Amino acid sequence: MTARPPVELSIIVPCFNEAGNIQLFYNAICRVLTDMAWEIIFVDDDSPDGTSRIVASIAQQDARVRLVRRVERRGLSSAVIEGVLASTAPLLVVMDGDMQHDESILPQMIAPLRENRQDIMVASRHMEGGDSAGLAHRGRHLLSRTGIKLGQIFLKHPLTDPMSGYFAFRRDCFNQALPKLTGTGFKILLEMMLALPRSVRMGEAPFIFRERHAGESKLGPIVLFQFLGMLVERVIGHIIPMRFFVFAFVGALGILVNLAVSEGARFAGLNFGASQLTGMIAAIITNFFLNNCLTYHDRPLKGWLRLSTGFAVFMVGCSLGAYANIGVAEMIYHADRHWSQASAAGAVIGVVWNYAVASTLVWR
Ligand SMILES: Nc1nc2c(ncn2[C@@H]2O[C@H](COP(=O)(O)OP(=O)(O)OP(=O)(O)O)[C@@H](O)[C@H]2O)c(=O)[nH]1
Ligand SMILES: [Mg+2]
Repeated sequence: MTARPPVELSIIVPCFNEAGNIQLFYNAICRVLTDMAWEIIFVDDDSPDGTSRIVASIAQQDARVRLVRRVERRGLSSAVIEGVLASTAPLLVVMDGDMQHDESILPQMIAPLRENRQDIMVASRHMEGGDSAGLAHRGRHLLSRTGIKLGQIFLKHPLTDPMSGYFAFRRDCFNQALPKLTGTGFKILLEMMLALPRSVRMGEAPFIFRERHAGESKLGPIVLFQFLGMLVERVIGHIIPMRFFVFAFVGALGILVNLAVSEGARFAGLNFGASQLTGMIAAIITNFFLNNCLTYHDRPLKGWLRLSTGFAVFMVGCSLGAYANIGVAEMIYHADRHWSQASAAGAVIGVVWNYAVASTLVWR
């Protein structure tokens, strides 16, 4: 039996709806990396456009191409982590699958790692020689600049482009950061840097961020929200999980929806009881869907059956939570405390209960 030479470099490519870019990406890597044993691991979240099918057909002809297909999952950072964990190569690169990352600088990124001069190399759009012209529109430039400023406040390392999605690293460096990675959000480089000690050896290489070849960007305002969440998690996540804060935030929005809808219903002529009920149902529905796309964005319920079962459990759970809320508040009120203290204690018990139900029974 002839063994293949061991893979020295794994290129991890998170993909969602990149069917029109996969072949081009593969051709580009074949052209540039001619002097080392490499593999590409595409991590696809079961894209509806058939990305996995295209990767699989190339993989059937070239064993250097591999596919990790995740079903019922979303998330760029977690896709990267799982791609890295699926490989054993000592050197790794993370690149987008939409052709925005210039593959011609790969040799320049890998050489310092190969020669053990650096632990991590970041491709930067914001240093001499780099450019971020390919960002889709002005809003994206603003999002990127805000993220960079915020990231730099938290970083111990002088990075010009901590929001870059194009970087190379040694596996031992990743292993060091791994226990602290949450896998949430879009910015895995920043998360890794925050988890690594100041002593990590880090270099940068400039590149020109091209325009996306085919398909659409997946970045939206939700990404900034997730990014802020990741930073907060880093600061206080070891005490209370970030997910809990998002859940409580969604709950607070629910109270506003409840008030607005019940007022509207009263105005429309419903009696007090009926308008309260309408407001409450509107709030539960809004909370359920906001939790599905924000709090549990990494494991959303999909399909009518799962959505309706999840909703039923959520509704029963929240009703019990409301019951616990009122019960605790009454108990404390009768123990001679001010009504505001009693009602705050009841609300805390209610939200903790609802969070426990949501995390264990609905979005498991
Ligand atoms: N597996 C996986 N990949 C994702 C997900 N979201 C985005 N990606 C991939 O991550 C890479 C970067 O996503 P883009 O939407 O291009 O984001 P961007 O390049 O930072 O922003 P644009 O300049 O707006 O394109 C692409 O290869 C996407 O296909 C996801 O939820 N799961
Ligand atoms: Mg892109």
